[in-house]
Amino acid sequence: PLDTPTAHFVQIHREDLAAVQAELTAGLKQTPPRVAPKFFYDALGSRLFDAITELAEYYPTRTEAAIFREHGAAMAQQVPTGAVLVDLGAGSCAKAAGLFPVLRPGAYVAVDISVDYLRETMSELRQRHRAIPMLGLGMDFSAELALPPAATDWLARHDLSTAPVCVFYPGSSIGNFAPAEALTLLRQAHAVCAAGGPGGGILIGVDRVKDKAILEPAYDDPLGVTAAFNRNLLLHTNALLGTDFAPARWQHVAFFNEAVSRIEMHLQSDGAQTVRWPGGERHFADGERVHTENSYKWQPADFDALLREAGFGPSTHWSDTRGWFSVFFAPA
Ligand code: AVI
Repeated sequence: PLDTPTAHFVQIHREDLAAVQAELTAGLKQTPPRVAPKFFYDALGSRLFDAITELAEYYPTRTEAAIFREHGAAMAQQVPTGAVLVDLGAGSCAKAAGLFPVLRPGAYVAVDISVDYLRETMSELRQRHRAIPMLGLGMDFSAELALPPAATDWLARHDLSTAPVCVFYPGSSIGNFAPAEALTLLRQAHAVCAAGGPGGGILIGVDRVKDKAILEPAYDDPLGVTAAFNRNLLLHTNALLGTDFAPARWQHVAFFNEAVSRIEMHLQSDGAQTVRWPGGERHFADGERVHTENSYKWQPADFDALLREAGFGPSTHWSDTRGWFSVFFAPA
């Protein structure tokens, strides 16, 4: 932890640049090459993602918001008042904040890899909700999710060591993990809930399998916001690794791979080109693709089975009338 024990913001690992560079280099040298989707989220990338959620074609955010509006009271019956709400990938913190009036949490712990963005959004949120103790955790939970000692100390100082813990993971971000990795993350989320008092659980948003005529435009919008979001990963990589990617020479490609039930996003080389960085280079053939993201779409019964396998009890889920998206609550 970099901050003092009384601070409301803890950065768990100062970005270990050498490790990040090693990860990026390994991915770029792979065949096919890949860059992990966590590299979308620098300050600009987080804002571009917020812009995506405003697009008419990107239905998940507004569909999930409608489910929260319609069924928030029913959800609140499952999540005890005074729980510690642990928000994974909190970003703008807007979804959790919208639920404060119905869930009435005893504390709010926001976790995000985009440290500067989280720091900004939380300082605003604190002004608006002075009665709720809040802690920001700048960490990459996709590598490992566990509350660090600084967070458990903070909970103890607020007399919340035995409060139920509700992990909040909205937006179908779980879809960005392959099923086996999703299971690992959910097992870790279960351990976080189980460490709190009785009554905790997970409240998680999941995008569902549907017609690709709906799915594909959501990831390839006519304004090109998703294309900019995808290409920004190259600028972020340039900043981290010193690569000389020219974003204009990479085409955004997104499609639904029905066999494995996922949207795939790639960046496709426009012409043959060599990308160089200090200590390395990679040649890309014309049309060669860098795989940047998968976004898995789930059937509710399969997702319930995944939650059970991760250690949670039987889930309840709420959906929109079209059955496009579901919010699950599963007790720890
Ligand atoms: C954050 N995540 C759930 C988004 C998704 O839908 O998979 C990221 C995204 N990628 C392209 N558009 C949005």
